[in-house]
Amino acid sequence: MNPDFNRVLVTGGAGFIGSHLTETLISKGCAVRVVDNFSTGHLSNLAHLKDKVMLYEGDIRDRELMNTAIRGCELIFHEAAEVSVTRTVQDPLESAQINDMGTLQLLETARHSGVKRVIIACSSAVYGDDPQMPKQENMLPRPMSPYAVQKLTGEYYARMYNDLYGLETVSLRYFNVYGPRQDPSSPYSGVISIFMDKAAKRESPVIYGDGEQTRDFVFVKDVVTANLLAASVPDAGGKVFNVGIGSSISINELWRLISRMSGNSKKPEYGPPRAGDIRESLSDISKAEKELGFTPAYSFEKGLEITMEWYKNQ
Ligand code: UD2
Repeated sequence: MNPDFNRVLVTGGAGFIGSHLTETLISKGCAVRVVDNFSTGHLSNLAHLKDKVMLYEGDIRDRELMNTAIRGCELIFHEAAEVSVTRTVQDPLESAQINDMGTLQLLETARHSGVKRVIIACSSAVYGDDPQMPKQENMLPRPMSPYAVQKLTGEYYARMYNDLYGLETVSLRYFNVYGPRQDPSSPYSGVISIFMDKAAKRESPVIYGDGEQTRDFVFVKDVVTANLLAASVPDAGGKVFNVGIGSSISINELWRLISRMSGNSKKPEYGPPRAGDIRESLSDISKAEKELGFTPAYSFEKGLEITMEWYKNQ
């Protein structure tokens, strides 16, 4: 971590990924501010840090709030978003206000406030159903949902701010992130959080389709590492990086692992395939490895074990 960056803003800092980022930044001695409107984040995610973080409760579209929160910051991690693909499908306009206008306004405020660099949370959703595997950053995007269009738009704005205004920006395309604090409570929550919850309750999960669809699951602590590298590597400005582990497993295999680890031998139920589900997802992380020095530190088994421990204690 570059020691120059000592005052940092994390938008969505009370959320799943944002709270892990906040925790690590504080442990590295940064003065951390968080903006969160608690739409999906929870104060409890920051409870152990409450005396160490400056919290601004509100929406990223609130100009005054963002001016105050950004003033004096050198670095911003932008994790706040409407993160449910389904909600963006139901309400493309409102979600565009959050994901596009919210991001644009953040960039604009950052540019006028002397911020050095902004790291944007993007998504593997931008690749859509392109059958080419693994996904490489130079592939033509094929966004298939308002969410994917919005994430791509945010990335394009970020790149434009880098090139046109000299505000350094880096976009990280997250694959399927999992780990402690991921909220399993909605049917659209990440599959690992849902399966962990089912395992702990001794219930059967529902697998949509035949379960042979695959995902590249990346542990949240590795996502934090990628963010810190994106913040500190000198030449990263204006670039886009995949953040995954570069290998994938099927949803059937995922339940087999979780069921073995938890001792819940319940067989899964199978339901109809989920509309819009992509079949395969796999990242090529060689660009992040080469240019950021990123190496995932958590094998899938290790990450799952840590995650299971956390769910057991909930
Ligand atoms: C991920 C991202 C999403 C978006 C999308 C782009 C997460 C949590 N979501 O969606 O934000 O970027 O990628 O492609 O990372 N499944 C079951 N049973 C369940 C829940 C899920 O079988 O109870 C299946 C689901 O049908 C899918 C797979 O598990 O095939 C992964 O589902 P997910 O919702 O965790 O993530 P995904 O890849 O659809």
